[in-house]
Amino acid sequence: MKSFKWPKHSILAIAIIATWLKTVIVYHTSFELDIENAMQELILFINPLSFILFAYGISLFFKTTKVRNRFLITVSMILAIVLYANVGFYRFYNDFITFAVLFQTSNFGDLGNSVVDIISFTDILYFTDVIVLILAIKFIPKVEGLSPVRIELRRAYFILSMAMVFLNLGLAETERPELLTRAFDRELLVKNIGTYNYHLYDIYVQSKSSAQRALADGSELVEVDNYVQANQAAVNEEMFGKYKGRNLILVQLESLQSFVINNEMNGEVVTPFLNSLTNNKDTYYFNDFYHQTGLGKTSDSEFIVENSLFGLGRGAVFFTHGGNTYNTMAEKLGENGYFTNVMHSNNSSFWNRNEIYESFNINRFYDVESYDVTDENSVNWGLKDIPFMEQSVDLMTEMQQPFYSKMITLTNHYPFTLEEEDIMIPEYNSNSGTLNRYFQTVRYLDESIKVLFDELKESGLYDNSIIVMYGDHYGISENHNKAMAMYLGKEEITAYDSALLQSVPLFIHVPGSGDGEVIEDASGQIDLRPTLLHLLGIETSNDMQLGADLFSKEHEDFVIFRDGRFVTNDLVYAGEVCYDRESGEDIGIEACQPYIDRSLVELEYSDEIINGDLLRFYDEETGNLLHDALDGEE
Ligand code: GP9
Ligand code: MN
Repeated sequence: MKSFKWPKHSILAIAIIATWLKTVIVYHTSFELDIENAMQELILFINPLSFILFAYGISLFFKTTKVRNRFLITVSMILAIVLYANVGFYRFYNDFITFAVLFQTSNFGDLGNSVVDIISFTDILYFTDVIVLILAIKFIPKVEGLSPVRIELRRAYFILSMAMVFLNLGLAETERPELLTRAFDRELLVKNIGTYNYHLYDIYVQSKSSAQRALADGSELVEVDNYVQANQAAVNEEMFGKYKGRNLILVQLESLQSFVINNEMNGEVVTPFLNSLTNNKDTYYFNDFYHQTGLGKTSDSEFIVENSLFGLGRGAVFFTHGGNTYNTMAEKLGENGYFTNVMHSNNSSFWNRNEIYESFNINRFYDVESYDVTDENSVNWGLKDIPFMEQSVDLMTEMQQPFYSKMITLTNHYPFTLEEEDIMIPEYNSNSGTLNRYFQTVRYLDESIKVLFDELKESGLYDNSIIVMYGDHYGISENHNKAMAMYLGKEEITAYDSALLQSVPLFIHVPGSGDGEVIEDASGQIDLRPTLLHLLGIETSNDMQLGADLFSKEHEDFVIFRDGRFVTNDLVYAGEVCYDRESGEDIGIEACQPYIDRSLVELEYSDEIINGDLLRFYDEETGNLLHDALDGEE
C-alpha cells in the first residue's frame, strides 16, 4: 500500500478548518442569532475565516516547525476560551461580552454561584478544534523542507486573508450599511464581522474612550459649568409645576418628519390624527422643532432628550459611553416618586440599551420579552405599532402612578414596509420606492397614535397624564432628494432645504388643560428635558444641561445640529453658507458667525462631558464640583 503523503502545510490547514467549522457550529447551536436570508447565512459562514486566517497565519513567520505548532496550539486555545466565555455569558445574559463589562465586576454580581449551573461537562466540545489540532500534530508525520517558509508563499497567504477581510466587510456593508460607524448592536456586529473581529473592534472603541476618561480629572467642568449657569433660561413661573403629579407618556415617533403634517399626498391626508392635534385645545404644537441626532439615530434622540446634551459626532454614544455617569430626566423623575420605564418591542441589547438604561437609572425596560409578538402582529422590524400601543397601555394599567413611560415606535422605519391589511393610502409615484412607501407607513403610525389615545381614555389613565410626542430623526435621507423635490414641487433640494427638512413635529398634549396653542419658535430635542421637568414642577437649575425650557421667556430660537448646521427664526446655516431664512438667499457669513462660534462651543462642551465622563465629578444636588475636580484647580 502506497502510504498517504500529507501536503506541506497540513497542520496549518487543519487548524484553520477545525476552528472555522467549530465557530460556525457554535454560532448555530449556542447563540440565538436570527438569520433572515441566505446572504446573512453566507456572511455568518465566512466571517470567522477573516480573523482566523490572520491569527493562524502569523505562525508562518516562525522558523521551526516546533515553535510554529506551539504557536498554533496557543492561539487555538485562546480563541476557544474567548468563544466559550461568550457562550457562557450568553447563556446568562443573552448578550456578548464587551471589554467594558469585563472590568465592571459589579456586572457579574448576579452571576455568583450560578457559574456552576451555567457550565457542563459536555462543554469540552467547545474545545474540539484544539483537541483535533493537538492530535494532528502528534500523529501526522513531520514534513521535511518546511522551514523557513518561502516568502512568496507568505505573501500569497496574507493577500488571500486580506481578500477575505474585504469580502466579509463588503458583504456586511451591503447587508447593514454603516455597520461600524453606527455600531449599534452587538448581535449585528457578531453576525456580520464575527465574534473574534467583534472583540478587536470592541477593544479599540473601549480603549479609546477609557483613555479620554482616564485623562479627565474634572477640572474641565469649571468652564462648562460657568457657561451652563450663564446661559440658563429662567423658568416661567406660570408654567412651573402646572401639571405636577401627572404621568408622563413620551412617545418617540420613528422617522417622523414635519413635512407630512398638515400635508397631503396625491389628495390623501397623511396624518389625519396628528393634524387634528395641531389645533387642539389641549395641545401645544411646536411647528418649528428639530431633531439634533447624528449617527446614533434613535438612540441619539433618546440620549438628547434624557440628558439635554448632544450625542457624539462619531459613533453612537449609547454604545461608546454606556457606562458613564448621567443625570437623566428619568433619574430626576425617579427621585420625585415616578416609576420610570421604557417600552420598546426590540431586543434589549439593541443600541446597547440594556447597559445604558442602567446608567440612566431607568427602573424597567419593557423590551420584546414583555410583548406578545407573533407572525401575525409583526412586520418589518417587529411588533406593529397598533398592537404595540394596545399592549403597552395594558402594561401601564399595572404600573404604580405617577409613572414616566417612554414608548418607542417601530413600524415607520426604513424600509417602510407594511402588511397588505395595514395599508390605508396608496403609494406615492416618485422614483424613490422609499419615499413612496414612507407615506403609507406614516399613515399607519398616525393611526396607531389614535389607538393609543383611545386606549388611554378607556383605561382611565388619559386624564391624569401628559402625552408628549416627537419625531426621533429624519426618515428620508438626502439620497432621495430628487423624489423629495418632486413631492415638494421644487426644482431641487438645496443645503438650505435639507436643513429645514430636519424638522420633526413636537406635540405636548395635556388632557383637559384647555391650554393648547401653536408655538412657532425654532427649538430642538435638547430643550425637552428642562421643559418637561419644569411642567411637572421639578427644578433643574443645578443641572449640567445645554437645552432651555421651551416655555421660558428667555428661550432662544437657536437650534444646533450635531454636524454644526443650525437654524434660527431668521437664519439657516448649512453647507457653510449663511442663508436668510425667509428668502433662502445667501446673505454672507457675518450674520451667522456669532452663532457658528457658539454652536462650536456648545458641541465641544457636550463632547467634553461625555468623553471625560465628567458628571462623575459633579454633585447634581448642590451643583458643586466634587473634590477630585477641585484638586486640579488652584
Ligand atoms: C431599534 C430602533 C431603530 O430598536 O430604535 O433604530 P434606528 O435605526 O432608527 O436608529
Ligand atoms: Mn429611529
